[in-house]
Amino acid sequence: MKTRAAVAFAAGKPLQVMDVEIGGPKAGEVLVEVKATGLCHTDLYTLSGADPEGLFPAILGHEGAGIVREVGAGVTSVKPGDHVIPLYTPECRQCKTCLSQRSNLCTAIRGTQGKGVMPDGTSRFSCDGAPVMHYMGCSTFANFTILPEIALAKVREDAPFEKICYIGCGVTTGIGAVINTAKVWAGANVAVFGLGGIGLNVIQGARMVGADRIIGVDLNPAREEMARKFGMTDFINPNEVGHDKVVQAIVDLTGGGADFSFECIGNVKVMRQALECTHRGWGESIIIGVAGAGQEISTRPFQLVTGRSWRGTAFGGARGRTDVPKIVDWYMQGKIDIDSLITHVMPLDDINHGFELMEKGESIRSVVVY
Ligand code: NAD
Ligand code: AHE
Ligand code: ZN
Repeated sequence: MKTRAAVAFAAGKPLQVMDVEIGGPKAGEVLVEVKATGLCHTDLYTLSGADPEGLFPAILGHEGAGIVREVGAGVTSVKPGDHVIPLYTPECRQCKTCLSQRSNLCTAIRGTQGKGVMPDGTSRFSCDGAPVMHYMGCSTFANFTILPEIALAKVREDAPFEKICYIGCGVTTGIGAVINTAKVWAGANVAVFGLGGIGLNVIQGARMVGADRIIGVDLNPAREEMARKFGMTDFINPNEVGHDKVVQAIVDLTGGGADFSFECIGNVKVMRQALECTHRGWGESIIIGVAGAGQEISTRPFQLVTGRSWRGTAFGGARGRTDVPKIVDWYMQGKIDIDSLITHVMPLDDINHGFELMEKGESIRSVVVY
């Protein structure tokens, strides 16, 4: 059959919206009709050519929600009609990592995901007879996509697709980084670098767990209002205080340093500031931002000798099939705000405009509705 898709043909070039051939689900696979997808900065990163795993042509997109339309042989956990959220971090519940319960980084299909193919080593998408690659195992910039069964979270049917798609990455990443990875305690002081689609969810998570000071750092002054609405108590614009004064400003505001900091940009210089603004003896800095090929982080080892820790998180440490349905419940119960962060909704034909809005800092999250 055919699917409408936005295809990335080359790094740095706009996506082309077109019809693409899609094959049916093989054993263990599921055909999903994607109803909505968010645009995450990671899609833009891969499109830019900075992603060492970036492949072209490919169908990007990893923040979706949709309906199961067909299942392949052996699929038992979902059936046609089920509402699902695709998972770029699957949960096989059988690999060493899943069984360990120490990490969400399921290894079952990570190798083929990074090569742009399904677990059997082939692509289900093609254009004029030539294969088009999958992306992060999700490819939600297509109206129909194929996913392995272990990469689908089954969610309640009364939740709106155009909102809960954001739980497929940004919401879970930000809130999960606070709850699962950092385990921020009530009364902690928190610094958040980058107040976009991820950072604002870190702020939302920090408020949920009862953080005391929540300091936001962003170059874009327009971010302040939304961040305060989500719980930010203090705003620092490096262009105003001076880029080299940000660390000291946070140390002063917190009486010695933040208990936790989160880098939500993908800038290795900022990652250093995020580490160094944390408290001597126990401060933890969590890297969420994705930095381009060849980039490296640095600091004086003394920063670690004196008790600071540098950590990272993928998908907020969430085990997708277990945790994502619960986060959908939180949204439906009014415990978290997603609506305010979705600033733009558009049809697939306008997807390149969505990325322009992201680059100009005019959107928080754009969502494509099919
Ligand atoms: P975004 O574009 O919505 O937000 C980025 C924010 O950073 C913007 O508000 C921008 O103004 C700000 N910013 C840029 N440079 C800055 C600087 N030097 N100092 C201060 N602020 C600065 O992006 P997003 O969708 O929120 O994604 C943020 C990062 O998180 C990206 O690198 C993305 O790839 C990554 N990400 C990681 C995971 C994960 O699982 N680890 C998941 C999702 C996204
Ligand atoms: N191919 C990229 C990987 C970038 C990366 O770290 N991705 C995050 C998710 S970002 C979602 O917006 C992730 O899940 N990482 C763990 C993993 O296994 O990929 C690169 O830079 O190489
Ligand atoms: Zn993402």
